[in-house]
Amino acid sequence: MTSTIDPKTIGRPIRPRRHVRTLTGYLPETDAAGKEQWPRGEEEVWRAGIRGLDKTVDDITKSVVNHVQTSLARQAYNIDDLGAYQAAALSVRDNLLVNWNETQLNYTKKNPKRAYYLSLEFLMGRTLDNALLNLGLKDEYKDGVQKLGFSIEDILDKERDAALGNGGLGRLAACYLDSGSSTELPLWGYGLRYKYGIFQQLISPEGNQLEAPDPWLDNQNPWELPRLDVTYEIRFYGRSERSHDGSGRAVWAGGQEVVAVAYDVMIPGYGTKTTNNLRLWESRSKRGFDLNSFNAGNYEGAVESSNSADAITSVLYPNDHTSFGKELRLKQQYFWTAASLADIMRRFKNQNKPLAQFPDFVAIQLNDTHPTLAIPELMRILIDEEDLTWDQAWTIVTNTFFYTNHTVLPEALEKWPVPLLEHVLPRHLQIIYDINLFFLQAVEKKYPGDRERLARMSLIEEGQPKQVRMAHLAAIGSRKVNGVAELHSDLVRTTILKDFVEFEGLSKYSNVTNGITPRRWLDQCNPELSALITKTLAVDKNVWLKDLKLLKGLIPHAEDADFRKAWAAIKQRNKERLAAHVQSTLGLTVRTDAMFDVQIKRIHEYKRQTLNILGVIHRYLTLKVMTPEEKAKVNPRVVFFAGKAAPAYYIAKLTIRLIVNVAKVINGDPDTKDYLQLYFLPDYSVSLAEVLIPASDISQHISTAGTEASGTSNMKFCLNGGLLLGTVDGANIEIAEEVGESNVFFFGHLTPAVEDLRYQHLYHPVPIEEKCPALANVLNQISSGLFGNDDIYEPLLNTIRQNDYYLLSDDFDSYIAALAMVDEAYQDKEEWIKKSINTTANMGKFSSDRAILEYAESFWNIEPTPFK
Ligand code: 26V
Repeated sequence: MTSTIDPKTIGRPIRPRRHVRTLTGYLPETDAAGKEQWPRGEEEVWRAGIRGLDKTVDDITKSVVNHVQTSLARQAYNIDDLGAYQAAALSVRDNLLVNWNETQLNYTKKNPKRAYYLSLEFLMGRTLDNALLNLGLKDEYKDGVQKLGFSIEDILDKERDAALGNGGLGRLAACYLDSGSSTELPLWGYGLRYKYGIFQQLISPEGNQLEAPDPWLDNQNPWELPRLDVTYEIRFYGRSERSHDGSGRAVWAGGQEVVAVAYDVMIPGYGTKTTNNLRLWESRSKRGFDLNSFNAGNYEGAVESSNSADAITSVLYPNDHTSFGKELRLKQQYFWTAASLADIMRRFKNQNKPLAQFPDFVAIQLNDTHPTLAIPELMRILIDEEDLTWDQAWTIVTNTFFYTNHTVLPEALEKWPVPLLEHVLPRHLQIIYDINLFFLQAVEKKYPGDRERLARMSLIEEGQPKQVRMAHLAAIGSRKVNGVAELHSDLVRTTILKDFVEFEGLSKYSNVTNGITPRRWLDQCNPELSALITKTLAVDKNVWLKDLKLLKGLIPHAEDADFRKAWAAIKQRNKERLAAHVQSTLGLTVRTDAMFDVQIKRIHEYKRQTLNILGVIHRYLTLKVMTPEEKAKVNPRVVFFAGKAAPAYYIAKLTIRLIVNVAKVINGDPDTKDYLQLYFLPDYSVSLAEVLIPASDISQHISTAGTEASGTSNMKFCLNGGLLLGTVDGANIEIAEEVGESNVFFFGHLTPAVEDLRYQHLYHPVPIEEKCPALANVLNQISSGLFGNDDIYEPLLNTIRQNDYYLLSDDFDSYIAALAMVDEAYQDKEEWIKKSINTTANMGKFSSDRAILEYAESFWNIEPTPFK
């Protein structure tokens, strides 16, 4: 749309040029020798200008009241819990800002190499409690709000989760930010500020999942700082014309331009002042920023076009593990990588260093393939805008990026149709073709005439349409590639990127086992256990929470009966807390004198919630035929499920429906309800996980071997003294190595067997009645209408009866046997508690501090950059 307004039109709004000055006396000046000279020679004078932290209860009440009256414009007699939460949050934000400002100033002064974590998802959950913990002001705020007549628990409960992620990949990003700040690394996150996070899950009376939008920003978000001064223009569509001067440069013009606006989220470190930044981009129409371009007489058209610009950051895509090729998703990916790179480039250029030094100051971690367009985008900037040669640019690129793979499932490997890329990002497609050409020339040189290898390794997959393989692009454009647990990294090296390892050498392809932050996943979610650990280890909690291997000091205490009693009592109170939560949110009464058995994660066939529910049905059928004497020996069990299904994933939704309907029958059956209860808790979230995990005796991580890259909730349960029932997959293996196999319940076929079994299913199928009668019986009971009288579940049951890709029929018997072993072990309460203590004690390896330091040292080459 071209402007029809004459630039000289009178009254045309003009965006004022910003005239930036330094507050007199408030910043250092650089002298002729390039040294910083502080005004009046005193850095302290500058610091005196900075507001200090609110430290006393009095400071805190004053600041909260001040926010009630000013920021919220409310009266002291007119405050509810939500208002009190908002005022307290704004007050805490002021305190975070003190450290955040100092952190950024420290980086500006010292100019260390920085790392940037590019992730389309940051599943942060709630912030207030974590911010208080990290600031060391938990008690002060508790007392402060109490003085004002409020309870801190009620206030904390008013916060909505920031749910800008689907599951493990997004939560991992959040744990890594926490650890980056806690270990004082110069690490920033870059993501998108979705208006709607992951959908809210509702369950209909029939057991169907319904999705409702998550308008998490409706009651303003106190944790973000809008930075309307940090904006970049991002282009889509248009034409790319190559110059014919042999330079390889091109001009990309026309199409749509939208504006990226920065919102900053402060990330405080635990026990340190370092407060890093998470920068989230929001898309806006260029019109709001460039009022010249309003069309005279077409006000409505202009407003309409502004809607399509907003759409880019409007919603988080709720799929994981299925590639779907939607144009808007591609636009999200480019919008975000282009804005982030422009911002990183601007910061680098402020230093006036030659571009060849870019990788000495910048490391960029690609969280899965989602940000892979950053690779051609940096090539474009360096070649088209900075006039570098192809080789100079490629050297910079391949020393800047690092790629983490989070799945080997074929359907989850991202591919973009060539025609779509050509339409949306014509210049980038040219660059991708050039990268491919040079790359395949090098492959051909090493393996002359090996056409099949070239086809396998090409960035372009042949077909209708051709597709760009993003994992190949991410791999060849990066300095290092890693998987997220030992087994998974091995699979990356031997399956999806095998040819690349052969071509480039093994040393580029490595592993960093995932981790979790013990601040949120032990201290915050399980304060009683944390307090007991602190007392027992006799070290300050801020020592062991930052050096998690110190938990090993608990091992001898497993032999102490009083300690075991205290340990068990905490587990019991956590079960009661969960039961109270279920009572107050769902109105259901959960018995707390039973074993709590939990499986919480995205609903997916490969994660095999189906195996679990079939196991529950098997248990139910067994109970039904038991005599009262037999039943008297049974340990009661309460089984919890929670998790969302992708809205278009039919089989996953059917699984939810089956669980809900089995629950109705089991919980209502007087023969069995004293021995078995089953709950599907709707709308799984970080906050719900914080209540469920500390209450679990046993948790299930039962993916088909070789399919779950790592898993991170397995780590959370074990850190909280829950035992693990699982397959030999992902990080389960490393957990067992740490805590000892005798403390883990393993079952099922191993990864190397999977391929053969699948082959047998296809070419030598054995009827399920013959292969696994127990399973056949369960399936038949469902078919016969035990949980509803129609054939609604047939498509789900057929996935097992027909080709059973996830091997339920191969693992069912050993799964049932493992469940029986769990029952048996639970009979001996003292032994069980010992296992629980020893499990927690040996989980030190899985701190995300360890993981982030591995990235920092072996990949990014960045260092802790503390300040006083
Ligand atoms: C993939 C895709 C494919 C295209 C469509 C949209 C979409 C969205 C998300 C993903 C990511 C799937 C990969 C993932 O979430 N992997 C999980 O990463 C966790 C952290 O490393 C790990 O613990 C889990 O085992 C792994 O499944």
